[in-house]
Amino acid sequence: MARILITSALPYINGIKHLGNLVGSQLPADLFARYMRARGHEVLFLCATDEHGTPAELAAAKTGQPVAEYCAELHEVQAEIARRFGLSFDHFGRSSSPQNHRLTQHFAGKLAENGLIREVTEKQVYSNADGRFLPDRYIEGTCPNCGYERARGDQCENCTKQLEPTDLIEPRSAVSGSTDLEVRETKHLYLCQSALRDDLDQWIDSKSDWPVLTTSIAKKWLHDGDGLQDRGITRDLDWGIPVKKGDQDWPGMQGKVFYVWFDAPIEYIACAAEWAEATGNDWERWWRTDKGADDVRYVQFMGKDNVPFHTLSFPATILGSREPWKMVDHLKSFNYLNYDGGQFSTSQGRGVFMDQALDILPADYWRWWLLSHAPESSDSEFTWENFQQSVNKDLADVLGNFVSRITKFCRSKFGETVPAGGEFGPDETALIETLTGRIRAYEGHMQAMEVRKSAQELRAIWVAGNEYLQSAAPWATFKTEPERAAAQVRLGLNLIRLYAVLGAPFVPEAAARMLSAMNTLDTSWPDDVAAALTALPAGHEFTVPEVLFAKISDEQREDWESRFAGQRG
Ligand code: B3M
Ligand code: ZN
Repeated sequence: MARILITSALPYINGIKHLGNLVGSQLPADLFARYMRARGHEVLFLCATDEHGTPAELAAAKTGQPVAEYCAELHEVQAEIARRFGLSFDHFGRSSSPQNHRLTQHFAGKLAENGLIREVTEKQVYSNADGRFLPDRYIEGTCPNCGYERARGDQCENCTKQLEPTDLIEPRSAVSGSTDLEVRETKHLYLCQSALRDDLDQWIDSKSDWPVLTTSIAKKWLHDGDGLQDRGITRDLDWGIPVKKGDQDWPGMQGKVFYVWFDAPIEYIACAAEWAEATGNDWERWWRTDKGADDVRYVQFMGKDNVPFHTLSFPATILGSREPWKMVDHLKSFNYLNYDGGQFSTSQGRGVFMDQALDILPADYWRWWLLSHAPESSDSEFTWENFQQSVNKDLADVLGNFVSRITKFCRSKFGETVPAGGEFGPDETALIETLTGRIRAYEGHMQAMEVRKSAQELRAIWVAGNEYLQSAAPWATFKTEPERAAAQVRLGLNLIRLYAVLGAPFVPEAAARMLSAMNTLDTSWPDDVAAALTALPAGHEFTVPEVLFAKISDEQREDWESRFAGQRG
């Protein structure tokens, strides 16, 4: 039994996530966590809301709520949706937790002690009316390039030109609209990442089994361009973790907070501390290599845009602390999922969002489609037609139909009891052999986090059962050899239990219903497939379950297609 620490990239607090966000981190992380638990490993699966930064402040301002209240509310909303999607976090924390405040300040203190922080004096726009420094995106004005009147201080949304706030014509505060702005000097902290370049290089080289997508992104940032410049880790915002050296004040840094990308990954650790406090567990044995974490395997899941922060910035924080923290062993990153010929977009409300998805269909439908189409080797695309096809074929025709056929046939000929009599013959032996090969392959893909390949293999395992049933045809056999039909049906019912165990990481709700219909708590993994197919003995009672998966009709598909064609209201 191994100990496996799993984290998913932390969803940003400013609204409900879309399906593209989900499939790029939380959902595949959940798949892996469920699988590893099913194999008997000790798993700690953590996620949290990422709550600081300008986008949180802006989103709160839009609703008119104080930002702390907004975050508390949105955290609950996201937690509830995650629960409904079956995301099996051991803890869903908050980057604004007291634990993260302490730990972030601790890391900053250590980095300073080790000479890895320098103070830089910069010029920044100050708003007299608002009584504060304004981050670049809090300044609006006319774009010098295209004349767009609502360009932001970091970029013009209209022509996409990158801007400095001082480039704007007639700049004004996005907070109050005031034009009473001036440029003042202010001090910020920079993390000396350049001094850690060799440490990072060596560390990345030690990860020979990382996927190419991951290492190539990391190496690119490390070696060419300006990826590894020192990085500003403080901001002039009200909402965030106050800049301190451990628990000491930091002279000259009053009123400033840490940059969101500095504190967010530290929440991976703080989240374990939150979990430990809530449950009476020990978090250091997961995170401190001097306290037992050196035999933990740590896997992170994220979208490709987050890779530099996880291969360079966060490791720089950890390495620079010169303390024995557990570092990531394997990093699984994803490309993008596109939506119907374009991109999913939170700011434009384009695509299907997690809450909307659940309003239409239960989680398993989405889990199956998303995971079996995970954007691994390249971007992938959601279309309603493809979704309808996969659901109808894979879930309704293959899995659902198998369960319904065998249970109903048994009920009509033998009653709702696993029938006795007959023995397994060559057909059954052949099936067991096929299944054994496929299950071993499935285990290999799941272990390697090859999400699509795992889904394909699982589907093939379902198909093998259907093909067996089709050729064994107990409904025909029953007329001439009822004993043989009994053995076939017994095998079929046992396959349902087997399919539930194997499929639970993908479709946990359906798996639970299958197990409950089979009236069993036996979720043991089929190390020995022949033995696993005798788990439900003759005489064991079961019930015929309700339809597992309903087909999606053309009408429904068209309705959803047009409902989601525009923007989220
Ligand atoms: N919240 C970005 C995102 O939601 C960011 C991830 C943080 S992981 C520490 O894509
Ligand atoms: Zn412009």
